[in-house]
Amino acid sequence: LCPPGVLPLCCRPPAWDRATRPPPRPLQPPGLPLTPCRSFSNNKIQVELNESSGVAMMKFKSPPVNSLSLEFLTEFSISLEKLENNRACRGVIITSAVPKIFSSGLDITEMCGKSMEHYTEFWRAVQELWLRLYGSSMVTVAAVNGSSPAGGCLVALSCDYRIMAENPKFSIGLNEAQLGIVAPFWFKDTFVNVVGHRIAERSLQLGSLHPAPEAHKLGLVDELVPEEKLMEKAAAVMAQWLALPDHARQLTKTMMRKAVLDRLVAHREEDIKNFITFVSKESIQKSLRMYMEMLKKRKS
Ligand code: CO8
Repeated sequence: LCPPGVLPLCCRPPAWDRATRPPPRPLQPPGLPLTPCRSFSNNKIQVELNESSGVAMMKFKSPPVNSLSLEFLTEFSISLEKLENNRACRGVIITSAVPKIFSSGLDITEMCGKSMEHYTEFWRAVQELWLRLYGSSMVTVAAVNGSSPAGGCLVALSCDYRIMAENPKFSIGLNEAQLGIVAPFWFKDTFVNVVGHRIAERSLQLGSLHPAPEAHKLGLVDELVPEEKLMEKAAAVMAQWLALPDHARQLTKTMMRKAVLDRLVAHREEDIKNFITFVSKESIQKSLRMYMEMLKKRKS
């Protein structure tokens, strides 16, 4: 059984097996009045769907750092499900409304000093979000307009295409090792599928956070653009991807991602148990507390 607020994966067809969508519609012709956007918002995320172009804009708006708390993860999954179930939506651009930060990754306070029940619920929500995003039949483009460590990087890696603001102060990577924790196998699989085994192996062991230009060189992000051009570029990339028939693209995506998705589905409960065992260790709790203190000290 899934906890309240978390979408039960077993009760619906997996997103990557969904029926094909209607054929692509042309983008809004110039000169015509813009079709009004359908928008829905929750505490953490704002979504606007342009039904004419079939493109949704999803903005994280959970200051100060868009950390992926249980509430955030649940709202993220629900927003994706709403879009996935809306036949007018064919693609989603994911970005942040918080200046300089895409997402600071999993909310560390959710992993510190909490009950087993809480860890179970939290980790199931992390898994659920990844299964939905990585398995989405929509075109997903990450417009990375700020720093994006760990879980924030996973969100970007799970999209079909990543465009990052050309700012060397913004970094991205799976830095779990720096916190004294280990990235789960499906974080690793997603990373390997983007950058290849060797780069992933070195970057994961060192817990590297790569400044934007280095991330581009490694293939962690597909393109760098000046910050002010980011959304324009994301829209252009989306239009390029949507120019193809949905069914061929979706089946190809399934072919490329299914094995990795199936691996977590098959080992979901075991993965939750591993997380709880790992995060409950006093040594891990100590590492996480020290890391949070370090963040606070760095600030003062
Ligand atoms: N979780 C909770 N709180 C956070 C997080 C976070 N991930 N990141 C930052 N905060 C808090 C800070 O403590 C600070 O709190 P306060 O205002 O109370 O002092 C506040 O957010 C603002 O942070 P900063 O002052 O540091 O903001 P900056 O704009 O200077 O920097 C950064 C933003 C770059 C995002 C910086 O905060 C940072 O580096 N954060 C840590 C990011 C990180 O390492 N995340 C990893 C999380 S772990 C994860 O995602 C995967 C775990 C996999 C689990 C493995 C199994 C055990």
